[in-house]
Amino acid sequence: MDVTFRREGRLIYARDEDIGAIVAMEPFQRHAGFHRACRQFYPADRGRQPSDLSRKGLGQYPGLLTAEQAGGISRLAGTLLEEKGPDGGAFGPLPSAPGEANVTVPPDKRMVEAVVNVLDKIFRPQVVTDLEGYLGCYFRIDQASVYRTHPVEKSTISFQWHRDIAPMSQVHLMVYLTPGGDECGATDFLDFQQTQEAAIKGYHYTTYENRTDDIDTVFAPLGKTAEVTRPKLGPGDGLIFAAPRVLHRGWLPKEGFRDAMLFVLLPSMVPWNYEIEDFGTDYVFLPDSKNTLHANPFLLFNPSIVEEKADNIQIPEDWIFLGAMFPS
Ligand SMILES: O=C(O)CCC(=O)C(=O)O
Ligand SMILES: [Fe+2]
Repeated sequence: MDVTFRREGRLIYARDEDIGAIVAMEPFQRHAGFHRACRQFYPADRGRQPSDLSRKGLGQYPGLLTAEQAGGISRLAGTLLEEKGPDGGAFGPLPSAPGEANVTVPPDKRMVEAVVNVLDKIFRPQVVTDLEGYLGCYFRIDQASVYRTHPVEKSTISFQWHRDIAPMSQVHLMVYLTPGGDECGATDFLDFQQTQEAAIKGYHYTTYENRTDDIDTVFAPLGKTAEVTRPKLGPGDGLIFAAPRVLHRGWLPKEGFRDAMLFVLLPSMVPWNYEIEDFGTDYVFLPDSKNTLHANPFLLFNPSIVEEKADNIQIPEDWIFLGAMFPS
């Protein structure tokens, strides 16, 4: 793929003539091509320190926010959900989706402001260094959301073992706003190596129906048991993980609720703050969830969806199953 770029101010754009060819590409290939392009714009002299994120696919970042800051955002989440009424998701799942544990907090102006106010705290130098070291380029915030997780009887979707069907370069930064733990909600992880072993056994980008709660059923045929990491997290503590490349799952709270803030990150040609400083933050907060894989990352801001999401995602190549960052 041959894309030429132009600079406008301090931002970099793909030429309009090239957009058609980009859109015609297979989604995983399109994002890998974009990631490669971003690497060309990253200063070669930046050291690339290995981190837990680059070694294992998961980094832990205690104290990104103070407990007070995290608690403030959690209370605001409660207020905004309560304003939707008694069935608005503050106290339990939405009646329209009683089995769905997560309720997204509306990206009301007050929430946008609260999140924007702490961006500098979250994207502190160590976080930026580790993200750039992992990607080998700058990153952008593709979207941000705050969600509340309620106890439900049966875990589904992201509460069963999965890899996100997303560009291989997609990274999730999650900040817990309430205490985490066996009783109050957690997130579990395997590392790159175990994820690859599971993939070879056929457990990789499983459909919602085929996801399991019991990862041992995947490893038993290998004569192994999975070594699960469940980070101990308090309000304000953060996790950064390679969502499409490591198996993970949420662990439901048994009572009360868990609040978390989630940033979806993608490669970028310029530092994360440029687009936000030049054009504001509105584009980061989406009313609905977005399928990043089907978007065109060569467009700035929160790139829009360019194709219908197929019911059955096609994953035609081994590098994707195995969780490599780039086509082999
Ligand atoms: O809510 C959780 O703990 C899991 C989140 C998750 O699966 C993700 O962000 O990809
Ligand atoms: Fe996930």
